[in-house]
Amino acid sequence: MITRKDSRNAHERMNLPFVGLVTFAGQPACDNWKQLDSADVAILGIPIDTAASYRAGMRFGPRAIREASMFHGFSSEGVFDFEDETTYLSAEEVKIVDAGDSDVIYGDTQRSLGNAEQAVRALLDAKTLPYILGGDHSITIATMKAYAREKPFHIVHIDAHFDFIDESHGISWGHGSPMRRASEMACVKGITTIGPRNMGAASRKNYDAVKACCIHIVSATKLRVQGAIAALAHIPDGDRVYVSIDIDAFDPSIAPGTGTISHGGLTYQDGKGILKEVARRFEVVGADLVEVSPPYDPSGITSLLAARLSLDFIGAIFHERAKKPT
Ligand SMILES: [Mn+2]
Repeated sequence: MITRKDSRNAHERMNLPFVGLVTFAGQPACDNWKQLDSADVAILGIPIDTAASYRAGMRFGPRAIREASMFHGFSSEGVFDFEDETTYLSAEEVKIVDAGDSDVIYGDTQRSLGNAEQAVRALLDAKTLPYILGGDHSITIATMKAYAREKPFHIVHIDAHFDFIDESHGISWGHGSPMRRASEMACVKGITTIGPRNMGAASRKNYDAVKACCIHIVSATKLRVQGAIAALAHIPDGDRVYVSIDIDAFDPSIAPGTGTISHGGLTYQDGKGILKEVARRFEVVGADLVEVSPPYDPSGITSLLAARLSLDFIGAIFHERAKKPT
């Protein structure tokens, strides 16, 4: 395992965000998935974007989010948040490892998704929490297949769209289908979709299917009125939850770098509020953050948002775990 902080170059390095090898938040890298045993959480990139229906470029997402996360890199003491007078992400509370990327075969999305499924399965076998960076939203289909043998869980799906397309022209594994495929799996107890809005979030037919499937819907408007606590109140305390975050859930003013933008989206505070509430009340079994497209993100703000939300979420999950008796 490589540790960026050990070096023969100088006794004490300053390691500013623009210096050194890029890993997620400057944390150790380990792409041998059989040697992840001591990691609490493994960051895995799945750089597939050939299941996107409109603008692509999400294959560059994992690398851009890693690069942006270097700005939020931290030392073993963790990061202090004065607002709740709490230190998050200390070495004592969480050991993060950057597990690299699953392999992609150009011209063959299905085999690339198969590689992704195997990579996620390897992280689960290593008893580490998978935190996955996409890639377009089809990668969640591969991830859910990897979770098929896990104990049942609920999905909290944060997205501008319902992603409930059954199939289109024979394609049942596109980036508009992950929640439809997830709803068919025995390990998925229920789905809560937070943030859908506007014309085109789903066709009438797909919306009827969403309702027939009892998906719990919290539209962007409803979230604004009710807040994060009410949005998640229907899920019992302590339930196992997988979180799938599509960056297009957020407003295009803070997340322009994505494929299928939709105006009137979530703020950063909305997202942070949902993720903190999830960490506080549930047992998080995994997460993905998808659809960041760096070619459409010239200032890098979308990747910075993705990195910020990821570290907020990982920090909150392990701070809550540290509070609970083992
Ligand atoms: Mn989506």
